[in-house]
Amino acid sequence: MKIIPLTDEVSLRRSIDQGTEDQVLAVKSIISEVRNRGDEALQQFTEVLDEVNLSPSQFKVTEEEMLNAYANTDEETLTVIKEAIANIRDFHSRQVQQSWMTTKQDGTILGQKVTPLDAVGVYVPGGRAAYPSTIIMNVVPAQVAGVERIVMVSPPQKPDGTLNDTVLITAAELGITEIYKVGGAQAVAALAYGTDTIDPVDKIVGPGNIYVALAKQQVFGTVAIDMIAGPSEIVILADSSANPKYIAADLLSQAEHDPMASAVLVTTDKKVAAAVAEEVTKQLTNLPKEEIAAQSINDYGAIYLAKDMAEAVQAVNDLAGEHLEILTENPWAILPQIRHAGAIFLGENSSEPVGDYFAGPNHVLPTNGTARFSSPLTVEDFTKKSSIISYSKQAIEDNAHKIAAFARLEGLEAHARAVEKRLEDNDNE
Ligand code: HSO
Ligand code: ZN
Repeated sequence: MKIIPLTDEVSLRRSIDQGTEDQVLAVKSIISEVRNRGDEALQQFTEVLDEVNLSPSQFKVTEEEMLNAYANTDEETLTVIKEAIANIRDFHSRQVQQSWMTTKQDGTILGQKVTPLDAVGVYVPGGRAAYPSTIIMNVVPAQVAGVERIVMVSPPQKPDGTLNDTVLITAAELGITEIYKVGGAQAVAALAYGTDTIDPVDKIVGPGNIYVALAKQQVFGTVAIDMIAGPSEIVILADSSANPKYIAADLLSQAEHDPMASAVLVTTDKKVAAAVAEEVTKQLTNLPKEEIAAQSINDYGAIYLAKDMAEAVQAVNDLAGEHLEILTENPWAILPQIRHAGAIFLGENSSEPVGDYFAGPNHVLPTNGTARFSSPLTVEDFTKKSSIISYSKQAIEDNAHKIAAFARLEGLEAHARAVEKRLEDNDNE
């Protein structure tokens, strides 16, 4: 791993591929085909792109397929999934926001009413990226918010058109029964516009490949979408007290996600820097995903050497990483200085996978520096608010002239007269 002394010239940002013009156009045409021809287009794209032949009546996962998935799953796996769901549900239940009202002296009532979205679609990628943990992270906050209809879509596997067993049992454990074997941009289009077999939703969440990401971008406005997730990132902040073996292991835990994942150490200690570089090389050998992890470490990994903790913290904030581990003598003393990070892990027992799977907080986090202005996925992302306004007689009498004056300032006479009408009625009493 490269060891790079921090100077003003060191650039900590990187730019991520947003899709080519051809990909944007391909997605545009898939969406308009699905919009115009519905199920027929879905079937066609599934045949051409997923190489699976399914008629629209076969899109929906059946009870029999569910039972099969359970038959193929051992008790231990089920127990772990159940416990993870319980932890994640417990954490998210603390995020619930209440509607509120306030009454003023003159009898005016103002407030904010929180309502769950009616219907949400969760995209679950196919192949190796079909992570059960990600299904839990997307579904639980929607359920805690009170979303009534939660639909899952996922590309069917070749050749028989089934879905992965763990995907199915995770969905079942969460109580999701409306699951469709469609994927890619076509699935996103179906969720946004609806077809005969798939009713439209109000929001689409979940990760996917570049086509899925572009499709989500293109249907945004018709429906809401979550953030577009980039490759996973970890930033570790360490001083001389940190254990290089732990640091190397945690860097590799993110590097194995993707050749484009970024694993970065920022340290004030030369010895730690050298020891981590050595450990990473050592621990890389015989990792099943050695090739992916090695490429990520080579292309996007770095060890930045800071002259003191203040410079190190500055670099950490500039990186605005998806995950930040603070492995210092007293991590809680550093925490107040951290301004930008998706999830912050304190102390040497809080290895990042603890948060990926089990602790409770969401693992859908802002990537690519967007932690500067955005947050982890939360219950709030599955609700919306309506403002409540109820003016009393006294309030309208006291304020109608001011409101009318404001309206005339904008040249909107009907607005002015609407409030003044209330005064006329009062005169007649
Ligand atoms: N670290 C990934 C989430 C994940 N890890 C899923 C394992 N499975 C992005 O936060
Ligand atoms: Zn992970």
